[in-house]
Order: sequence, then C-alpha cells, then structure tokens
Amino acid sequence: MSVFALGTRIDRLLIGGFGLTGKAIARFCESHGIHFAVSESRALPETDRDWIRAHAFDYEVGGHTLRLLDGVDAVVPSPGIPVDAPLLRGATERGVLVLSELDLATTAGAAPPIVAVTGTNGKSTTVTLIGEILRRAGFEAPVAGNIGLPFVAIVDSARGADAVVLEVSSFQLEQSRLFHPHVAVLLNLAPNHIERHGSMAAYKAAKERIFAQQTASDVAVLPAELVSQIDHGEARLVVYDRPIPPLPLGSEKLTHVNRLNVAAAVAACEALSPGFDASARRIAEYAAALHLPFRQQEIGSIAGVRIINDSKATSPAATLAALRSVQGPVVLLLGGRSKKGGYDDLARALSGFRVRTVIVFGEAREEIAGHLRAAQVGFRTVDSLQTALAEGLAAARPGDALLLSPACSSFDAFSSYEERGGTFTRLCRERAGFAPSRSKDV
Ligand code: UMA
Repeated sequence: MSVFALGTRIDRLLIGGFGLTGKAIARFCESHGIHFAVSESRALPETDRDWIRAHAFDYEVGGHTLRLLDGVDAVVPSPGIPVDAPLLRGATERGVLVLSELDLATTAGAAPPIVAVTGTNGKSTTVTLIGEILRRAGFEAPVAGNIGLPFVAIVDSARGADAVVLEVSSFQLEQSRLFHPHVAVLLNLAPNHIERHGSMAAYKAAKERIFAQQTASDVAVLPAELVSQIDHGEARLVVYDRPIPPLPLGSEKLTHVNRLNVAAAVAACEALSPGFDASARRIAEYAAALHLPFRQQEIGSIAGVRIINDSKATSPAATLAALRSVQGPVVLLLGGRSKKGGYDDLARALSGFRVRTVIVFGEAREEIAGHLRAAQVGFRTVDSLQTALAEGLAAARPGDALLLSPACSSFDAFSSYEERGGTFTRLCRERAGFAPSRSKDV
C-alpha cells in the first residue's frame, strides 16, 4: 500500500534519527512497502545496527551527511532534529520533501477523526483524560503521540477506531505541513524549549501550526485568555471557560489534575461528539480515574517528610503548577538541562510559596543559581540528583514536602524524564526509613 504526500509518491524515504519515532517510522515503511535508509547522529547499539542492516537499503550512524538524500522522495526527521538542521536544509535545497512523523501517518489516509492536544503544560494529563473519558463513553479512541507512542506506530491499527487522541509537541508541529486534526486543543503557552525554537514568538508559531490545516468543519479549542493571542485559522472556535464542578482532588493521586485540563478535555470530547454526557458526576468520575507516573506523584515519606516525584515537570511553568498544588513548606529540587527561559520568573515567584530552601543540581545549576541569587531565594548547588536528594532530606523538617520538580529537561544525565523519575523513586526507596505511599501504583 503506497503513500502519497503533496502529489509525490513515496517509494524511498530517509529516516532521520533512530529513537522511538525512527523505529516506528521504519516499521510503518515496512508495512507500506516503502524502502528506507536511516541517518542517525549517535553510535547505535549493535542490535539496532543489525536490525537496520537487515531492513534498510542504506544507513549512516555517528552523524548526518547529505549522501543518503540522493534518490529519496522524502526525509522524515525525528522530533528532536531541528528544522534548520543541515540534513533538512540540504533536503529542501535538493527538492526532497521534508515531512514530520505526524505528516507521514496522515498520508496513510482513512484515519478516524483526530483530537490533538498541545500546550506547554498538562498535555499528557489532558490526552490521558480525554482517552479515558471517551473509553468510558463507549468510544474506541487510542491515545498516542508525544506521550510516548508515535502516531505512525498506531495509525494502521486505529483505522477502525472512533477517534485517535494525540499529544503533539512544538517539535512535532514545527516539522509538520499536512497534519490535520479534527479537534485541536491549545492548553496554555509559557516559555519552554527556547533553546530549540530560538524565541518565544517562534515557539508560539510552532504551537499555532496545530490549527494550520483545519477548515471550517474542524474545531479549535482554546482557553479564554489565549483567544486574542492565537491564530486559530479557519476552525470553529470553542472557548473553554465553563467552571468545572468541585472534583475529588483530596487524594494525593489527583493533585496533578488541574481544573483547566479537565475543562479542556470535556470541551474536546463535546466538540468530537455533540450530545456527550458532561454532567458534573461523570466528569468527577473521569478525573478520579486519572493518574500519570512522575506527575506530582507522592511516592512516600522519610522521617515525616513527604516525597513528591514530579520529574515530568520539565519547564519552569510546570514547576510553578506543582508548587501551587503542594501543601505545607517545601524543599524544592531543581535542575537538569536548561530550557533557556523562564527561570527569572520562577525564581521571583518562589517568594509567594512556603519554600524552605532550593537544592539546585545538574548542568543548569549555575544558570538557575544566578536567578535564585538575584531573587534572594536561599539555595545550595550540588552536582547530581542523588546528592540533591540527600541535601534536600537534610534540610527538610517533618511535615515538609520534598518536591522534585526540576523545571529542566533530564537529558544532561538521563535519557528521559521517566528514567529520571524512576531513578529518583529508586533512590528514595533505598534510603533508611522510607515508607511508601498507600497509592497502589507506587
Ligand atoms: N537524533 C539524531 N539527530 C539529531 C537529534 C536526534 O539523529 O539531530 C537521534 C537521537 O540520537 C536519537 C533519536 O534521534 O537516537 C531520538 O529522536 P528524538 O529525540 O526525536 O526522540 P524519540 O525517541 O523519537 O522520541 C520522540 C519525542 N522526543 C522528543 O521530542 C525529544 C518523545 O517526547 C515522544 O514521546 C516520542 O517521540 C513519541 O512521539 C519526549 C519529549 O521529551 C517525551 N518531548 C518534548 C517534551 O515533551 O517537552 C518535546
């Protein structure tokens, strides 16, 4: 089954990057009879190279050259490859199509309606919630995308589903030119990924691409405060400013469920399926079913200090959201790889919370320390997450919360926020006196 994009039949394709996305693209190519080559900047493990040798017509590892662009119809980069990378500029100069993974999945055709969610914070929470709401309402609606499962990996099996719910990142959107969701949700916008996009304006423009292919029969879902700032194209606008009834947020499992995310999820489900049951009781049930690991997850306590693992907070705005939901004095662990923006606002905002002290770790520690110093916030710098935990426990008093909410990506020391979160939970468990939370998934 061949695929066409912008009038070009894709018979030979170059895959940029061989991570989660690259591997899913390779499998998609196999099932669609597309010949592919792989260009990867790292030295890959032997098992990956063996697989590529057996399946690809050519490959290169340890760096991208332009050699593999010869004779291909398109290049599909992993989200981590910036649009101005020499490989992609070289492709454009040679007239080779550059398509995102979302675009490639779109070319497979006949997909069910897509509900796509982007924003700086709350994307994973909101897509999980939408998926759960739809499942309980009797829809078959797989959840995929930036949450950890490439769209291209499920597009063929989702053909008979009622909808597909996708978390989409600014990285994916920036590369996209065909991706066309029926319902597109933009949750919020705060400085993030400036190291990749270069400016807040470019980051915002990337996010707005979620609406770019929509027509008047599609729906754009926005919070009231973004309506005047966002170009939502031709889509019918739905503004979610309806108050959501009180939710059972008392349990630690639910502290991350933010009312606005629930409101956005309900608005998206109503947009997808008019007549859908959005009664207060149903919404509370849906919200109670939600839990994501490493998102404001109370994992247990040590000597009366509650330990909260919010490794998923990879931006200053996400850390602020966590601080808003944590009760009592907080010892905050910040650090990792810098997102190059927002730390000055975060440092200034800390005085509005009961922050006992901040322990700053990892590659970005000096940058963040500079902002904390300027804002006159007490802190200590350490090198690693492990030392940050030890120092944080030494500084905390019984009744405090020790909050890992790093405001940075994990890539200075880990392969993902999941790995960072898993390591933090393990380090906590290994400490004497650790008492796990009663939550069943800890
Ligand atoms: N690579 C290159 N050249 C480059 C850059 C990367 O060859 O210039 C290679 C890397 O060496 C690696 C592979 O590409 O082998 C990795 O590609 P990737 O970084 O794009 O990551 P994937 O494994 O494909 O995972 C991606 C998303 N990662 C990023 O956007 C960085 C995952 O989101 C997503 O879950 C997955 O696709 C499925 O859609 C992670 C993320 O951090 C969670 N996202 C950012 C965020 O949420 O803030 C955007």
